[in-house]
Amino acid sequence: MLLPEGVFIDGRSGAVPNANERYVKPVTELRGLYRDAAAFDAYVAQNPAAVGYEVAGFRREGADIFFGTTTMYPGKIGDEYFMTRGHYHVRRDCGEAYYTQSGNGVLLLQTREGETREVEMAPGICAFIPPDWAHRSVNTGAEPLVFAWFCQTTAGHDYADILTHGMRRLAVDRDGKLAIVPNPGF
Ligand code: M6P
Ligand code: ZN
Repeated sequence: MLLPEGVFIDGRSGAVPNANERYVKPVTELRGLYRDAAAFDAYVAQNPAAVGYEVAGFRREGADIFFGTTTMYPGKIGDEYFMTRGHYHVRRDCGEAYYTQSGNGVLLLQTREGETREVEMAPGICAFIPPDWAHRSVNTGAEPLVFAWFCQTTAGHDYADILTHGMRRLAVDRDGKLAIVPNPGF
């Protein structure tokens, strides 16, 4: 039988001591995500061990929902801030929620039909991600961006579309300020 429990989430570091799923995403595995391939190569040559983000998940066998944190480190490649890969859910009827606990960023969203939206990520803001909206988070600040996420266990990640085409809009640094611009490569 599934039993209720309280799960501690450290909103500063994103640590979830009782997490039973974890992974670290090194920047070297994010080749192709960034527009400026030369800047990417130069970055990884200089920072071969750099980590883009880490994910910790708390999942109980047989449960309908699971949750965890993503801790995104600050950084830039070319004029693009560090970001997640971005994905749709395999199950098109499953949304998600992202509750930002520390740091600053922006959540880029889009539909298959071409709608785009951005939601600010700042401490206290819980982003509602409706079903079938692709989502990518971007750390636009100088500190780690930590957010807790809540999702159905069966939602699944579908990376293919975003991996192949990228997202319609990019979060870039323009003279030290965040700008959301159309992706020229889309
Ligand atoms: C969020 C959640 C995770 C996701 C992670 C990294 O924490 O949506 O399910 O895996 O971000 O994003 P991505 O998988 O797109 O790289
Ligand atoms: Zn998701």
